[in-house]
Amino acid sequence: MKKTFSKKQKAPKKPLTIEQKITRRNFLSFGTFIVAGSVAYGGWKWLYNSPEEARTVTAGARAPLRRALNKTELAFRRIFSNNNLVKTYPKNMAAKAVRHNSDIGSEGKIDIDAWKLQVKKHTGEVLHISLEDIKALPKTDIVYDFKCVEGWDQISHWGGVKFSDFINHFKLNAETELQYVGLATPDKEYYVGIDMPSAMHPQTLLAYEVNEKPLPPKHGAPLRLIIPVKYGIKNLKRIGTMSFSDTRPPDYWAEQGYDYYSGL
Ligand SMILES: Nc1nc2c(c(=O)[nH]1)N[C@H]1C(S)=C(S)[C@@H](COP(=O)(O)O)O[C@H]1N2
Ligand SMILES: [Mo]
Repeated sequence: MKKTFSKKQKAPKKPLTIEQKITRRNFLSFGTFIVAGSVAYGGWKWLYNSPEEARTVTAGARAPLRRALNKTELAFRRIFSNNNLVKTYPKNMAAKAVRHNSDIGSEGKIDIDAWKLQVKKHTGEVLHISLEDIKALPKTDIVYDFKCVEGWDQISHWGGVKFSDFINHFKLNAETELQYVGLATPDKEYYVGIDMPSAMHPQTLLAYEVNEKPLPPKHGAPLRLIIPVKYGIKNLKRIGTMSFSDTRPPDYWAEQGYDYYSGL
């Protein structure tokens, strides 16, 4: 059947000429540019004028940015549970010359025989634990890719006691009901806060060895944290004190604006 057009219906439009097409495209792209540009500018102005969060354990970021970051943290904490292990490597892949980074709070001499780890219990009681006491616990080794936020990483080999073994041995289970662990150097110059699930992760160590030898001072003698689920900044060297809390403990780099969670 032949198609016919009733008088009321319009005949198909004449195709646009090249010039008309160009004008139309110019109009559309310029329009899009103006609209997208205004949205971006408006968004930026909104962020710029939004209140700065109160400086507490984190540096003063724009409140909406911090809210977004905290939401992302929650999502990550749900996805990366304790069941996920960080990739490990055979011993022979570990670096022989282990990289050394900053030494805030872990510079200068340390008398290892006099050193004691101070653990502040939630009852107010303080435990004083020697390196010998810690070495008496079962030893765990890990070879993994250590990552620093400054952009380097290195497969390295650490040995020590699992954080969770330490907790069980010293009967600190009630403390692990709290949300955070705080660690600081003996002089309190460097300090970190760790969320409890990451501290209790099966690969987190209180390490006293690197490449099967006692930690040298530059790597945090006599005891350091090795927490493979976090960036290097959280791996505190030369631990002096350990405490537990439901509020975020002070954290050296978070105060400078780095991510508090610093997870991998
Ligand atoms: N006490 C103390 N611990 C610290 C630091 C520090 O400056 N002082 N720097 C951290 C950072 S940023 C990194 S990358 C690692 C580096 O550890 P390493 O020197 O054994 O390689 O230690 C972390 N622990
Ligand atoms: Mo680092």
